[in-house]
Amino acid sequence: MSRTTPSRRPLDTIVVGAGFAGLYMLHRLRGLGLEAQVLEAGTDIGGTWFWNRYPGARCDIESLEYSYSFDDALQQEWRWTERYASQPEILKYIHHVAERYDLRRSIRLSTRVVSAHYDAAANLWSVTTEHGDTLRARFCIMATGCLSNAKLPEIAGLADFEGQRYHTGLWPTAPVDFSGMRVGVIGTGSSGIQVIPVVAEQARELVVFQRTPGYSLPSRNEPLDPEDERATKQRYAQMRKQARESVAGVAGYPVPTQSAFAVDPAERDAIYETHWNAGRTSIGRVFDDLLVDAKANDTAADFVRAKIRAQVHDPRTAAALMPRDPIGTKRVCLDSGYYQAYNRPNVRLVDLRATPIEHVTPRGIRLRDGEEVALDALIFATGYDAMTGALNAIDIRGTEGIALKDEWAAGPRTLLGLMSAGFPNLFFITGPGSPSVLSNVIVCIEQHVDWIADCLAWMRERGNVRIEATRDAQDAWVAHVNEVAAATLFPVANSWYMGANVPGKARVFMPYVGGVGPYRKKCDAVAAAGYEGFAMASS
Ligand code: N01
Repeated sequence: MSRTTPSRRPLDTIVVGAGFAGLYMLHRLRGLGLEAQVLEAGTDIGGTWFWNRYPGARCDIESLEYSYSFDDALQQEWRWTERYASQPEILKYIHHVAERYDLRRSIRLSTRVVSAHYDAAANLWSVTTEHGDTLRARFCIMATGCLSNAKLPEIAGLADFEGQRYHTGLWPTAPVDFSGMRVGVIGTGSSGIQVIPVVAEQARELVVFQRTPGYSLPSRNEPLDPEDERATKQRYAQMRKQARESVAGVAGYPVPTQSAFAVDPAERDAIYETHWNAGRTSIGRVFDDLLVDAKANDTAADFVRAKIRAQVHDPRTAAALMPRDPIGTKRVCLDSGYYQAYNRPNVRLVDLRATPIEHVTPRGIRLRDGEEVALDALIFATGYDAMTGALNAIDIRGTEGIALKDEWAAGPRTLLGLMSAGFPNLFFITGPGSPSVLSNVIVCIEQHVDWIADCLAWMRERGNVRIEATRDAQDAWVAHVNEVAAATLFPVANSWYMGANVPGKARVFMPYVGGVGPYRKKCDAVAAAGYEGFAMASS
């Protein structure tokens, strides 16, 4: 293929990304008889589970739920070994799916997309890769992930560090051995909480640099009991339905029906204790006012804070680990020995609120109090430019050359998280304005992929070749997304949901907090009404 001229014949669809979303999208498109090309930046498929191969990486949704549901034979035949699957096992599952449905032949690896421009006259998207070649297609589907644009911290002197450095979200494919090393970890979100206990066992010394303590509950991960697995698989259809209709995309989570103050304190704590022992994050959803009333939230937060304190021997370290945000307004973590790691003699916590980092030096980190912490390796568990980062990293231009980045400068604007006005025939899978990161994301991925595939089939049947979100419908959806978020405690925390971790990023609550089930109903109603709010054209 020419490096500078567009490929010969336009494709039906281009899908950007070969993670869970891109793979299932490809499968559905094939089923419709549409020609699809998937472009993937990584050297292999897997998306998040390809890049996040740091020691300790594991899913915090149970494996029997964090998996595809679209094919009963697949879900019956695949055997998970643990309650919470590790990254290698999830990647193995993804590889199995790709082989089973013969997906690889439509995927081009090591191909980062740098731009996607809409040509209105031809009604085609021109997608250019890092290698300089351009492909054209009628539809462009972004399966780029919500947490795929890894972010380094803004700390002076970072480039001067002469030791080894790693970002949890860009982990090398070759195993890394920290034995005998002095290692620093910056960041204590889901990734930091997982990597810390594992590196603590290898490293000579481990220093954790914490800016904001979070809430973490014990995962109680264990080998999957074959009897439980068999029983679950027998009621898979019912369980998947429950997950699709639930708030968070997980079956069996309690649907809260009462206030935290409807029961007396002893009973309330007994309820929290049951959830603490369950090895799930359900504690934040036990009562219906936990995410809307600060006082109610405190009852759960205080319970977990006391549990954290009880696990950490050194009172000063325990005090520094006390989270202050309302519980649930940042993602609650599940860990395997996180707090116990601080009881090891080779692990030390630096509370950056008390002693900030002055700058990074060639040999370590200098703190504001003058101490230089000597380090052989630095691990950045500093998260992502979430939800919009991966999209904004691509030069996306819609009608009349408008840039998506500019349209979204004050926060992302979408209709249902699926499309954005001014960008015809461009779909987002789990885009901002949909529940995505607030849920078991596989449930949301399948819902979006099915909605998009059904929409393309509907258009084809009617001879439509162009679909675009209308501004009015989009404005109404954005207003609704903001309104439901504003009625909760979510905007209180400086979270990546709010864009607060990226300097200069608009402070807008990006995911839709209205729940997976209610959201699905809205999407289905829009489709049933002939894609209400979307403009269609046949030429
Ligand atoms: O990233 P994060 P993550 N100086 O943004 C700190 C999913 N996930 O990769 O809170 C010092 O949560 C930052 O501090 P602060 C899951 O959805 C799932 O851990 O900004 N510290 C924070 O502590 C999750 O929510 C799984 O003050 C700095 C940390 O870095 C999402 O991915 C596993 C700093 C970043 O935490 C992201 O998780 C892993 C600085 N300059 C991830 N900049 C599972 O399924 C940032 N930090 C289990």
